[in-house]
Amino acid sequence: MLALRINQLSKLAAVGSLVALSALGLPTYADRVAAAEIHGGVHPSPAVILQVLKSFDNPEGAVFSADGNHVFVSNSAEAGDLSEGFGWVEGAGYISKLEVKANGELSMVNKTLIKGLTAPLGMGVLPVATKKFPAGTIFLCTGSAPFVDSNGQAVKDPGRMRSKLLAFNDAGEVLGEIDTGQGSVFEQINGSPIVLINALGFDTDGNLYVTDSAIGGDQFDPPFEGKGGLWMIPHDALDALADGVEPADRPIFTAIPGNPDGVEVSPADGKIYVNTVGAFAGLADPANGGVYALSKEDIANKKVGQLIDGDLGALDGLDFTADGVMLNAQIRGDIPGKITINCKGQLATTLVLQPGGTMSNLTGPADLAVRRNADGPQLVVIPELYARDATPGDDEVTVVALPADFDSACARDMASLN
Ligand SMILES: [Ca+2]
Ligand SMILES: [Ca+2]
Ligand SMILES: [Ca+2]
Repeated sequence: MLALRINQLSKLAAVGSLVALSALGLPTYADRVAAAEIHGGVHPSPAVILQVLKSFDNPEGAVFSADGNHVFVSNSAEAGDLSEGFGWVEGAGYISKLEVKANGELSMVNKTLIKGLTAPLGMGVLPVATKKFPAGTIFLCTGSAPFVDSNGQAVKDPGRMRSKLLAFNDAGEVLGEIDTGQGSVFEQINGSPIVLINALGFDTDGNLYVTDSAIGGDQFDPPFEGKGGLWMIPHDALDALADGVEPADRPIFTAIPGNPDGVEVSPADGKIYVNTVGAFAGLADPANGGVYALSKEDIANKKVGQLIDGDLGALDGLDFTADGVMLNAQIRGDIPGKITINCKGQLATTLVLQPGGTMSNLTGPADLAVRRNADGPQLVVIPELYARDATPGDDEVTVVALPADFDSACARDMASLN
């Protein structure tokens, strides 16, 4: 174990060179082998599958309520057999509300808490109230391309691409929305609206970070250019943006290559972590499924930050445990769907599930959520996107429990170096 770890650490530099070579289109065979070895390990503390719920329609995102007692799941309603290519059905998406029982399992409270949405995806919980939005308000990414009409035809009118952040409370009451589509402040700043508004997170001051994967803009006539990256929306700009007025403190855009998807702020170091999903759509990603860590200074200077891991396939969901252990969901369809684990400062290992082991039965694991703010074991809710699935209503969300020693297993692993 000791030798393996040192070997892994010595290859940190190899990952950097691999990514640099990939960016030039020149990955070597030796680099590929090194990367495969690096990610061959498993996290020493397996997770237990508590429940597999089979009652969703392409579930993409999950989030726990502020008190940890409820889970909201976004059903993105991908078109399946209705359309030729990947696309969300306009207005067919919805949010489900579930309750967390004492044993960690979930029970459905309201399958269609909010209906009529296009492409509801990632969510986050506002930690600091504004005048308009109480703490605990849930913000949802919705309205993204690529989407199709109810006949499965790709929508060409760019005016119908109404990407936005939708704010609602635990009862499902919509409290407001922030337009990120055509004609919005975001387009004014960037020259292109947010095309695929994918996931969001908040820092402890209530600043909002949201990704644009910038996929799907070419379905429109004329097409949107699409600029992939991370937006930071200052806390004090949320109300103004929801009121449709220009905020004093404007959102800041940082370009990130490889189609950024998951985003979350680490409870350990306060940095903003963003992963990349480009390979899912067959697009070029210099990190080949990587994770960038951005400091607030990086964002203020529009710098992409540090690439801390790569060559992981196509990453979707990203979240942290209480101690800052990072989880990422690998969603590319031609390699196994799985959850990877990055202990602080280390490269990714695979989360072992019981039952199932490393070859888990996850079908397109997407924007997962960790319950880290409540009593009892840390729970992970894993929505499974089931892209291009033909049977709506029976797609899966998997609930797993992390053992009590999950976070400390990282420290034990590091201690073995000494
Ligand atoms: Ca579907
Ligand atoms: Ca996502
Ligand atoms: Ca299905």
